[in-house]
Amino acid sequence: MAKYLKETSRTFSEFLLIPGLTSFDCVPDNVSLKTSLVKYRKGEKSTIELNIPFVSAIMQSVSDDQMAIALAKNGGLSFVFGSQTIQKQVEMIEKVKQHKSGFVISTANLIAENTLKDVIALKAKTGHSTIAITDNGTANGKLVGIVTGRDYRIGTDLMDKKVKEFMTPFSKLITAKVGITLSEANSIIWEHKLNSLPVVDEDNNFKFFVFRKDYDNHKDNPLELSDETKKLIVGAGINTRDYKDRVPALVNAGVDVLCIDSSDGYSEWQKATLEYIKAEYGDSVKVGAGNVVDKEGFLYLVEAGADFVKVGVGGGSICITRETKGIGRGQATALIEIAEARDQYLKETGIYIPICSDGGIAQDYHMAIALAMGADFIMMGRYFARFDESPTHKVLVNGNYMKEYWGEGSNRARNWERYDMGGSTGLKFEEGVDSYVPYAGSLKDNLEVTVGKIKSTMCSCGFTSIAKFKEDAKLTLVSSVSIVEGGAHDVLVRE
Ligand code: RVP
Repeated sequence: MAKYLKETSRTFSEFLLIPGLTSFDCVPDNVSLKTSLVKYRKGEKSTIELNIPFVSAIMQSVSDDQMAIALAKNGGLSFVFGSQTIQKQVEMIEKVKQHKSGFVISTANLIAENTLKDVIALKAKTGHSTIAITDNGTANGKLVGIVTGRDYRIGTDLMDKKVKEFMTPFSKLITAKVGITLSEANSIIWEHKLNSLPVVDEDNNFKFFVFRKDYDNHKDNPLELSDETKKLIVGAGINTRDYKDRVPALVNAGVDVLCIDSSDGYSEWQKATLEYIKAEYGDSVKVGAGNVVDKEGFLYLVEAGADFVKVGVGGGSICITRETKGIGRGQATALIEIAEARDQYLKETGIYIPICSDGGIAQDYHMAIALAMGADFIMMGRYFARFDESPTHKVLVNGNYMKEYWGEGSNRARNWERYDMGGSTGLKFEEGVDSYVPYAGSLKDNLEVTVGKIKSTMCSCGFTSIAKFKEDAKLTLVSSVSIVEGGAHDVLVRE
């Protein structure tokens, strides 16, 4: 006979935190959101720690190099999506690792033979008004000039006017050579009243722009997540099919951590992938696995060598796995069971395995609940998809700005490897939808508010660290009636 679990599957919205004693020193400024990313022995420290407990989802519509740079600058980490060719994923990882704060690899480049029409189109597409003009139209060709919004007049200049007729040519540009420090570059910018400073190598091949505004931003990123050589930390998603080619390529590119991306991680495919990586690289390559929703799945992946385990099946905002396949578990219930198994494993072995709650965060307070329930960090797709830095288009839908957001199990992503059960290649049916999410502005501005809310919740509960929060938080189940009581009720809310 089939086994029936006694417990009902529950979600975050069905729980609330009970406030604890808030001491005088329990103020948001004293709260640290530092957390472990990969396994460690009791008494030691995780070799990678996040400064905020957030990672962005392994999805085409969420985590590319731009998102990875923005999130690492703010203390979190992106897992660059794996549903692309190995070469393209490697290029993204390289861009993050080569990113020097304040030194920007240009994504808006043209050749001198292009026209004003091309400039306008590129500006609309990339949002950048400073365009590098190189001999081959790429970000590393020989620099021949730059174009900014001050070089042309819309309505007066003809659209077929050649770039070479109105760009500032190389001979008139103030440039710097590779090797210059950010503060030296900034001094030149100030001295010459520039908005941007192109940096070139010995042969005048274009390398970077330094923008006046970026220097100021850099000073505002005290939580930046970087390695010992000051390069930003970045992760990458892998699959259980081409790992023997993909993993070495990513490792060569300097990736800091990998994660096997699958909707159902309790499989021999994941075990084989983990064993391959550990046999090839030992402990020098860190790799997470998942997703699982119970103790058995968790222990299976841990025994196979996972450095962290991702929890959650079917809870993602764009995910219809539960509807199509009838598998999954309420995110809160899954997390509670696996957190308990993780703590038990620590007691028995002295090894701490961080767990990641993946999917289903609909409100900022859900993040605090997930942390209180034992998550070491949280993976989010919808949350990050809304920001300027996500890779998708911003579109106007019924008068509101939205960003595109699609699941890896949708026809649009065609990520069949994530849903692979062996057998033939190709997506057999959809497990995800193609959708829009409300555009929300910049990652930095939004994260500031979210982090502020979580710190404030932790203070209300009497905690200044995630470790203590998940050890001693007090939670309660709520009835559907008390959920109604939690919102504005019995009043007519004014617009
Ligand atoms: P959310 O943050 O609720 O948008 O969920 C994101 C998570 O949803 C991802 O990290 C992943 O685990 C899952 N996902 C991604 N694509 C799909 C799908 O197409 N079903 N699900």
